[in-house]
Amino acid sequence: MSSLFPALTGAPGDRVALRFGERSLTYAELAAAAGAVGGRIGGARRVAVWATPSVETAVAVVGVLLAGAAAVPLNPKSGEKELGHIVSDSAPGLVLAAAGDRLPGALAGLERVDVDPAARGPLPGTPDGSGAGDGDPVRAAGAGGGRSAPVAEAGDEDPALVVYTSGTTGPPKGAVLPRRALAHTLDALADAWQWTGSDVLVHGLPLFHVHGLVLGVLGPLRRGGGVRHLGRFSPEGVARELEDGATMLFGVPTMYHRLAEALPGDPALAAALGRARLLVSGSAALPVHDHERIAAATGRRVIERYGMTETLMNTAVRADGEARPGTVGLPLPGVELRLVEEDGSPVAAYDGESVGEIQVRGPNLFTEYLNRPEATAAAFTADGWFRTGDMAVRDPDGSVRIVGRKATDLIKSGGYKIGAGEIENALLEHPGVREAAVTGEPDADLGERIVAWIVPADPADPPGADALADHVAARLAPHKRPRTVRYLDALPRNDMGKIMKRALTA
Ligand code: MCA
Ligand code: AMP
Repeated sequence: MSSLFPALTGAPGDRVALRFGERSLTYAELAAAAGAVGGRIGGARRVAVWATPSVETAVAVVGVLLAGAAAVPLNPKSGEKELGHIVSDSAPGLVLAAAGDRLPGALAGLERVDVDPAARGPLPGTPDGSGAGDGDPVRAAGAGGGRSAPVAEAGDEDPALVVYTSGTTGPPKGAVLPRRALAHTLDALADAWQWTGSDVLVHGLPLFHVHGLVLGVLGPLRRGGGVRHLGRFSPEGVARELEDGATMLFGVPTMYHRLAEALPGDPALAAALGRARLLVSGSAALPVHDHERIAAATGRRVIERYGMTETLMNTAVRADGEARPGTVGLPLPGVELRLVEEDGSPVAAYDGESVGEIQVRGPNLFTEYLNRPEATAAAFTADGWFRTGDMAVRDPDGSVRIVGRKATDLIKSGGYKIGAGEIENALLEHPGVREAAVTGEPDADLGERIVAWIVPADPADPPGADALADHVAARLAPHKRPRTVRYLDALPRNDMGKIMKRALTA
């Protein structure tokens, strides 16, 4: 297996790899700290990572990958129900967290190992990497102390990450991403964007999803470049880092919307964005209005790329390509992409009008949904194409233009994919709720906002909107909470008893 991170030994050791606020690690320090984590993993095949936006998360994930195991990133804001599901489904051997982080009850049954970015341990697979580290790097004493660092024997098809992603119904599914998918997608993006070790990326994305973790942290590390994480997204932070030498910005459309809103009163922000080599948006459609406002104020066009948790990246506008608003660019090297009609027949026309579902095939794809063989089988056609559920047209130059989504029960809010069914189930567990339906409505900031339609158990005393939002935030995650609640006497249903969501939103 070729190394996922050749720069750990190849880049100048004193080059800064990671910076989170005041804390930074050079390549040499990252290699040592990640090597130390690897030495503590023992035989665990899967390792949960408490994925706060911190240097510890980056060290933990790199350490797990170096050791040949798979990381399961956990959203530290997940509620008990969601965490309980992920932990029982993925059955990790231990959980890695920053010292001092309080872990919730749902993780109580897991062995905990603290991550110390100052620790020193040998890199697996290096000449001095087959024995114990110089000292016990991660934890002073206790279970597992003195374990030798496992030699990384993982192959290209072995799992690197298990990332949980929502479907239309039921709890999130764990997408198993093999090591070759990570390597392929990051190298394809490097080709498209002329992304090198000289680049320094800035972003404020969460580290428990593909965008922030794979593209935003593992991407720079594979290139031997740098990443500066803002901890929390803000236009001020973006301006400061671009002013201070960062070359690329990654964000979801909500972040670009907030930049567009801030630009008129902030010439320094306009100058900083104008200086960037690349401004990249993804995870949801970037509205044309925001694209044009940013272009007008900065002279730079935001480029889009299109991906999914299950497929990593499928298309991108190239650095030397034309950033037309609304297009997500051409298929990346090695990715096969086609549009198909409802009956499976291909849409061949590059006419900017003929709509079909995007299907993809290639080394960027996941291998399976963990423990869900039926769901895995249903996601692919008989000849191995993955059904994305996204609807698109091809422009005459082959660029893909996404025009919609097959499932109305999937909502993209702030760049997070959220299943209506999951929220409905949580709402139904509230004693004040008799019936519940969830839809998405257009929102200038979030793209879509979650709307809950509620039939109260007691019409004289309906549960308040804040109480329902808190209920969902505490059980699932804050980004899954309804932003609007509407009360009804009954939900519109068809003859089969199925809720007619289109009648709700009409
Ligand atoms: C609010 N909060 C609450 C509650 N209400 N906490 C508990 N209970 C409540 N009732 C907290 C939130 O946790 C949050 O805390 C803060 O209050 C504000 O909440 P919210 O309004 O939800 O946040 P926001 O400011 O609107 O967030 C906008 C955002 C965010 C920063 C753009 O949506 C975001 O980070 N999106 C990125 C999603 C992403 O990475 N998607 C990639 C997946 P605090 O502020 O402390 O957090 S897609 C993917 O990976 C594919 C492959 C792809 O193509 O990229
Ligand atoms: P997730 O399941 O969170 O990984 O989200 C994947 C989905 O995000 C895709 O199926 C698309 O619907 C959407 N998406 C990602 N990038 C873009 C983009 N640039 N434009 C439009 N939609 C996008």
